[in-house]
Amino acid sequence: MKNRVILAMDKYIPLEILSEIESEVYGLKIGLPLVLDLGLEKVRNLVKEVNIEEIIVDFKLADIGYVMKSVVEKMLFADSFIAHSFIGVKGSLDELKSYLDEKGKGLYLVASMSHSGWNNSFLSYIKEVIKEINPKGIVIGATKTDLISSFKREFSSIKIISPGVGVQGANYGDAICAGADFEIIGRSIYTAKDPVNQLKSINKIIEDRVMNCKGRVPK
Ligand code: O7E
Repeated sequence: MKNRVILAMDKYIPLEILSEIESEVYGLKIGLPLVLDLGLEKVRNLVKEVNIEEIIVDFKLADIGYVMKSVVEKMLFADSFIAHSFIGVKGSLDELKSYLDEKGKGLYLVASMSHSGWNNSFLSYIKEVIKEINPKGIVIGATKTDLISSFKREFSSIKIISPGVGVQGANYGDAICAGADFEIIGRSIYTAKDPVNQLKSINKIIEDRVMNCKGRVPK
């Protein structure tokens, strides 16, 4: 089975561990806390040393186009970037998307977050924005599996990445069974005593879960 985990790196993980993990994950999501702790230069150097399919920078951008481009242009070592969708299209996401297209980089938009206080009453507006921008992928909390399934049906060609697994309460593999492409997992891996074996065990659980849900995974 292909790797289904995106490791959320909100905290420093030494290169020795990352090197052992690289064949076990699909992607690495670089969080703002990590960049503030290490500094941009060290993050850039660390990323250079690892061989992971997709490096995603997660600053959850939510600004005018000019400012978001100014952030992204300093981090072009990454493959893709995450922005909020509620900020709208004109003068904001349209400019960011064109810039990232020009640079051959991907854009993910947040559709629905994993925490209980997220307000889904803006969902129809968020869907309009997603339709207009046509991003590489969207983010939907693994705590909302019904929403994952309905987005998968409506936006079948857009990749879904799903956080909230492990520490935040969603079970390993549930988001994938609901139609997500990847699960984003942070603390359950990097706070473990043995992160490498922990990740291997999580991969096994996901694999078993996916085998059992296969018939139900939306096309
Ligand atoms: O709870 P953890 O430690 O497994 O980490 C979860 C990661 O997913 C963390 O980096 C957090 O910023 C991110 N996340 C959520 O937890 N909830 C969301 O709704 C959205 C994200 C996220 O990654 O958004 C962009 C992809």
